[in-house]
Amino acid sequence: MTITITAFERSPDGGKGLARDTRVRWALEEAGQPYQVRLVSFRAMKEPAHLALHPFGQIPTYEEGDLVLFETGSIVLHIAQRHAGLLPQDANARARAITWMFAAVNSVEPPVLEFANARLLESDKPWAKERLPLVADRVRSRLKQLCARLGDGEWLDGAFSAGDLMMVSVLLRLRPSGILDEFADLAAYVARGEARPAYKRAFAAQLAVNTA
Ligand code: GTB
Repeated sequence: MTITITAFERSPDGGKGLARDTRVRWALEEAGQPYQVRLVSFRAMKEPAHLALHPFGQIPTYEEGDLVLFETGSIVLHIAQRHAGLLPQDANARARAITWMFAAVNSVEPPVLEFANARLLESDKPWAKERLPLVADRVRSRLKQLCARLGDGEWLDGAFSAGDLMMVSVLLRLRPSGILDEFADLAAYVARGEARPAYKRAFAAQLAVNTA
């Protein structure tokens, strides 16, 4: 069955791979699944046809036959559960990999987003100078904990999994700030993710859209 995802017609990052369709493309590449992309403008995202797919008028969405999904955590989990390559066979290891997916979106992504918003959307506010260091320190304390758990391991729990795919995707959002480089083991972990051929294909595909 054909898989169709949605992505920005023009991503605000100009193709740095930070929009969330990249993680879905990456999961599909890891799983060896071909997919089509429907590009949507900011205006089209808020119109009824797209709102029927995504209640919050965002990208990405995922369509496969009658199935329509939104939320990248759910989309990546769906791909990982149906195709080999993203979740271990062993039941406990599988549950732990899924736990890392939730950790990425529930425990790491919120402070990362708060920080990205403080830097990019709120920098003109009168309170921005005072708030930014507080928000940056919240990111640092999460990264310190994550770094302690990762140690010098290659991936978070044994072999590469959907948990790593989600975590690397979340951490990549920090790259422009330089904060990731304060944690050498985490920076190396993210670089290992980016070095995966499936990530490179996903990155190139979204870049092609944004440089066309
Ligand atoms: N929780 C949802 C998920 O994981 O799927 C969040 C989806 C989401 O935030 N989508 C964003 C969107 O559609 C695009 S990815 N925004 C438009 C809107 O809400 O109207 C977020 C994003 C956007 C831009 C950059 N960038 O330019 O660097 C990075 C990330």
